[in-house]
Amino acid sequence: MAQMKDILVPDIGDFEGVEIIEITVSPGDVINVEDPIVSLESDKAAMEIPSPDAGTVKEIKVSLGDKVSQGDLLITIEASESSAAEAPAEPAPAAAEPKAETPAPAPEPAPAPAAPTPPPAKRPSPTSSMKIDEAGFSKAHASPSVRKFARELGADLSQVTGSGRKGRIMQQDVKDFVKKAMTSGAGGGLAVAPMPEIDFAEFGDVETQPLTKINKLTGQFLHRNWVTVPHVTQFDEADVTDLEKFRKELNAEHKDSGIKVTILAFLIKALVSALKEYPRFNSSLDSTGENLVMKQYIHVGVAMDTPAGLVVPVIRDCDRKSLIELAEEVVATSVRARDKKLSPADMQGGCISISSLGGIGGTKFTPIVNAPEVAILGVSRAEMKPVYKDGEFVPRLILPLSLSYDHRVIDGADGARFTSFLSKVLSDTRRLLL
Ligand code: CAO
Repeated sequence: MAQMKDILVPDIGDFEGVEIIEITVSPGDVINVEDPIVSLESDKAAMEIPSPDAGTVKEIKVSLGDKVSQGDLLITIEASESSAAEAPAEPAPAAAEPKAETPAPAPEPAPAPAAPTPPPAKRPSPTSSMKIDEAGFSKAHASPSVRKFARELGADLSQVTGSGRKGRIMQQDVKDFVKKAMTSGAGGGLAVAPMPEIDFAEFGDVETQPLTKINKLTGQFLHRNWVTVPHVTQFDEADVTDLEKFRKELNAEHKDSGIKVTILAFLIKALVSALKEYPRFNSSLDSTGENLVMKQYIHVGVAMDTPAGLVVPVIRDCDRKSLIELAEEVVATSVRARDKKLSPADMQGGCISISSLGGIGGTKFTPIVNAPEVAILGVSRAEMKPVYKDGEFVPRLILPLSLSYDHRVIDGADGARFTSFLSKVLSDTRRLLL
């Protein structure tokens, strides 16, 4: 015969007056042994109270926000005959929702309250590139602790299939979902095979050299930017014959002062004009990825090759500096870079970067965007080339440009417009005055 049973708060350790933050059953629900009935949260721990009996819920004796302690009445049920009435229920720690067949361990202090938690600041996670459907997430049938766990892993609960009662999503379901996303590459997860450990000495003599601190830091940033920014590289050329003539004249004029103007100062000037013409290139995505932060200043990062590795110091307020001032600052900054005198602040706040390999060689390359900037201009070695002009081939000095940009922010058409503009400005330096 059916028997009415009171379900009380079991032994929850040293916790007293713990708040009810979720009631997961309603009158009429048929529940099994170990099905969660309420979630409690103290300032130290979050836990779910599972039912010690199977049966039909008759009455809910508590409300959200009530504070309860061991022995307080939670619900009454009409126990089913097969109910394992003798099995005493203990609360399950929220961070590890047990399956029905697993006895629940006593609560452990959790490192942080389980709920309610605002979406945490974006941080890398296995599914960090997965877009969360916020409406679906909030409607998902899951406890606060499971929601928090899903948030931490960047898992979209609206896509997770629940294996609990009435499709309730359990922590294991979230784990399984994330595992699947990582191995299938779904949701932007990167399913890459681990690099095998190889003993290179098996194939010949080797010497191990530790990476410098700069190598390691730069490597981390480049790797992050390479995998998180969808890159496109637009190639173009600029006829810098006249610019080069002008540059030599300038250098001759400034011979006594020791100032040397390289093509880099002209490139910075050209970028200033291009950023004013195409302000979207002078923006960054904000941390939500839903807004563009448009910058009203023009600071340009310049990649510099130093014995300790690559650094990208920032030349500030380039729109307020003359060509000569920019040339002087680039030289002074590169000396500081080589002497390891740059501070972290010197490398922050850039709007766009230039990577100039023209002094070394090469025809084209694909630079990696220095995120959160959205574009980087790569410059290769200028070469004399025959150009068909007014019915004949004439020798002109041609500068190769390689502009990489973040395709989430910049469309292909704008990429081509930007390099065409740069090409025009560099081919006719008078335009730098406009
Ligand atoms: N085409 C032809 N010649 C070029 C040129 C180009 N695009 N760019 C520079 N040159 C010439 C210069 O005019 C100079 O010649 P002269 O001595 O005859 O006048 C010579 O090459 C050396 O220039 P430089 O490289 O020392 O000076 P710069 O102002 O052009 O560049 C700096 C300064 C700091 C950017 C550079 O020294 C440097 O470090 N470059 C490497 C950047 C890098 O590592 N990028 C890769 C980053 S990963 O994407």
